[in-house]
Amino acid sequence: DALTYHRRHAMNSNAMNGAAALRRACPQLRLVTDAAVLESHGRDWTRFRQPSPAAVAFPDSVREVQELVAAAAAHRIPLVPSGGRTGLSGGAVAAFGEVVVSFDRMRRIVAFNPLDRTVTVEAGVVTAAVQALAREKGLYYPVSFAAEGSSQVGGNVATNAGGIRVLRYGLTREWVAGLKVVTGRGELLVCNRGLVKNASGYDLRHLLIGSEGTLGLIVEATLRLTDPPLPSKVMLLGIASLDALMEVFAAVRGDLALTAFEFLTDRALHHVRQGQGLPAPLATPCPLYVLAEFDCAAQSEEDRALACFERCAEQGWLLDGVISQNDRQVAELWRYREGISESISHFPPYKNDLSVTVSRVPEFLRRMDALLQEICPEFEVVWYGHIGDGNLHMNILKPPSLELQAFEARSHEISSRTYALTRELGGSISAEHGIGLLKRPWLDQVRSAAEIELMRGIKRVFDPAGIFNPGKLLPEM
Ligand code: 2HG
Ligand code: ZN
Repeated sequence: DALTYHRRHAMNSNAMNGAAALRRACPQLRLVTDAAVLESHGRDWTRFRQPSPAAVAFPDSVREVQELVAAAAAHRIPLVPSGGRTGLSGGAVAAFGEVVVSFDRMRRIVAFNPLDRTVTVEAGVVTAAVQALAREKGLYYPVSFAAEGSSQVGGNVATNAGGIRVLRYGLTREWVAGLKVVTGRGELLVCNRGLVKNASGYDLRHLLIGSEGTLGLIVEATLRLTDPPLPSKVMLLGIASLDALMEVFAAVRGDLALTAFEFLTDRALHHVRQGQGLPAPLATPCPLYVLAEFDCAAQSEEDRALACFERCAEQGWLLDGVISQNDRQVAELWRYREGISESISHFPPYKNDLSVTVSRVPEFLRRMDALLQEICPEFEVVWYGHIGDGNLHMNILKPPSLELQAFEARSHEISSRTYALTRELGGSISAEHGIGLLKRPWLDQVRSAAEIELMRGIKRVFDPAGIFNPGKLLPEM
């Protein structure tokens, strides 16, 4: 509408002057305006908005971030914090002339403490580098997901990244022992200092985790590490029906020490096989598949898994299955799950990242299926996800003949109905990808007016000039 347009326009020209002001205020700061960098760093993995940042800043130190934020606050320059840009909700998209703050040059490992079992890293360190460092030290960083080779620690913290082993290890939140954050006044906030126990009032660290870049810029994180995992095996199971899926989950969880329990539909399998050139994993085609990973250090544990498998097959829940025989097969089987997102990215899909309590998954999926049949029977819908956490990724594929804009308009209509159902079942419209730009109009579906008002109040305290990721997460007033 006109008001939004004017506001954006005002912000735009402000940002243009702002980039020049930033250059004057922070002469040492690397500030890039090359078209290719604006394009690459102005977006994440979403494809529904064109990037158009005014500039991309590459600070090299905490001090530079502080100076940059202080100047941005003084000149009201909107900033979009940017990590590995693998986000799926548009949280790192700069579509309105903002200045992107990239942490690509802040990749130092600051400290490793074997006794505390913590590693302190700058925000731009890539997730896989933390995992590798932990392994080198005989320890383990358990947050793991397909984008771990590009995603950065700052972004993981800002979105409270989840992934495939949340079932065993929890979300990023569980692993953050300390944070350094630059607030909207350019002050450096040091949260929790790596402590295990700290009962000294509000734990601001937890407000920053999952704040999607709207409260402050995360510049450093102290992450907890843990014991290396036991040897594991992976089973890929062909499941007869939705009800059988939950029966199998209950049986497997009772008998085995699960680290992951993921599901995919036959459509998801079709796409990942095509995209990755993979053979059929099982002889029998099945409507649903499960990938279950479990601790398996001894033959007795494998025997228990096979016995559980037999029992589920006798009940008619399982139609077929395979179990990994070595680490190479573990990696191969994981490709059927981890490769799905990439294999459908070119459509592009309209993503929904939903959650309900595990016990409500069958009802939710059944009702969603009926809803989609009613409102968009012509669209292909691909379901997969972390079903052991009640987290379902619903990807609606754009038909090649439909324009992106028309597809987005349809997707909005689908989202509204989907979120109403999610709300009815007490679920969430974002389980792990965040609200960002794309889900922002629907936040009020799952958070009350009182909650949103409190969030706005918190935002004002942290970011009085309103410069951090404007237009994300919180709905327009
Ligand atoms: C996954 O679990 C990621 O693979 C991406 O969260 C999900 O692409 C998606 O919808
Ligand atoms: Zn996921």
